[in-house]
Amino acid sequence: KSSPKRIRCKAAVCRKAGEPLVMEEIMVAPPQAYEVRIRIICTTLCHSDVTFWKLQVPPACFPRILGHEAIGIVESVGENVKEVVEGDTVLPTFMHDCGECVDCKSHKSNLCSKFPFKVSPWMPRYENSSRFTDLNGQTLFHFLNVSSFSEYTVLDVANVVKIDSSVPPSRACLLSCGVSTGTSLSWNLEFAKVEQGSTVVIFGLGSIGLAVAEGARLCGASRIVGVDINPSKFQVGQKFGVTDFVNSLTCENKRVSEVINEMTGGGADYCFECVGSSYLVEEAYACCRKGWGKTITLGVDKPGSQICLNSSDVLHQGKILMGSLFGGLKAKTHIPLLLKRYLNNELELDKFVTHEMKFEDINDAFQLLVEGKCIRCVLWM
Ligand code: CXF
Ligand code: ZN
Repeated sequence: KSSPKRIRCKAAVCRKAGEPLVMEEIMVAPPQAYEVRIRIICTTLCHSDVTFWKLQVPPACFPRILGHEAIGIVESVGENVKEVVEGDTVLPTFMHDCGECVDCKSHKSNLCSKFPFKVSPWMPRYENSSRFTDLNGQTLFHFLNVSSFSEYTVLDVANVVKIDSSVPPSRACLLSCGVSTGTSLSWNLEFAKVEQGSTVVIFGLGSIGLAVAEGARLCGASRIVGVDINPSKFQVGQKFGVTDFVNSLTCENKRVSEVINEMTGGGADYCFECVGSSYLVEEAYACCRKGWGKTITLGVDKPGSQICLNSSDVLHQGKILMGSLFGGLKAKTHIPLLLKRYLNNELELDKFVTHEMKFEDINDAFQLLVEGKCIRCVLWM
């Protein structure tokens, strides 16, 4: 078989922070050893795309191809790729799952140590190496090991999960990042096994928070409290099983944690921080129940931000505080299981998709997400 050639295709290039993406023709190099080139079927926008679109300081770098939540078909594979073949349907994931290191081999961790997670502009396995150039030969940077805002992209084999091709792509793609992150607790993960009858508090009802609600509902939580500053989020939350709402802006003179402690008679079984605010991590920890309460963080705060906890709370209350990336999921193990739950009509993915449009209209999709008007907008290539 002849070796794969460079491909010329369309991509939405982020040339400058915060400026509209530019639809351009670009060149995509063939996959190197252990890499896979895929044709994107559809992609969605996750809030991290917006964060890195706006970001002016490192790890920002431009021109860059953003996007990391998608679904695609393998177009060609590099040497030594055994896991997938041309024509396979795959979900890209920003977290690596090399399957070989101590961490990937352990069921207790999803933090690959062969490729430690970082927001790099390059391909993971080769130093300073990009597969994208514009038509002037200028290098275009990668994003979160995926770069799905392009008709074709190249991924390391550690960042693709082969899935059943019969799943509707506009639903399956949601499991590539956000919805998986949030619903992870509904999978039997040791770190967040929400039991039936639990009280769960969710700080931030964006897509991650709503996905936590969906996961909590699947686990049989009896009370799901949503905390947000936007009152319209309660209505949205109700569709996802949120039973109570606390507007943290209108707690009078009380801290949100006090309000929650009163509401729950001494604290929640589980608190999830889905905003990425260290202040809210403190609040969440202050209102998970003594003895067994667990606070789990899913959000990402600015690098270097500090968390300040009450020492007697930490030292004598038996509470757990746990951080996570990608909800603690092991991409290649857990994503197919979440998909199965969707196919069994348990996990409801449809309600996350509020908009669908053409890839060309990607800048409108950014606007919708920035204005908080959409949960997930699927872009068809
Ligand atoms: C995030 C998690 C950590 C840094 C950037 C991306 N995840 C996905 O959206
Ligand atoms: Zn994401």
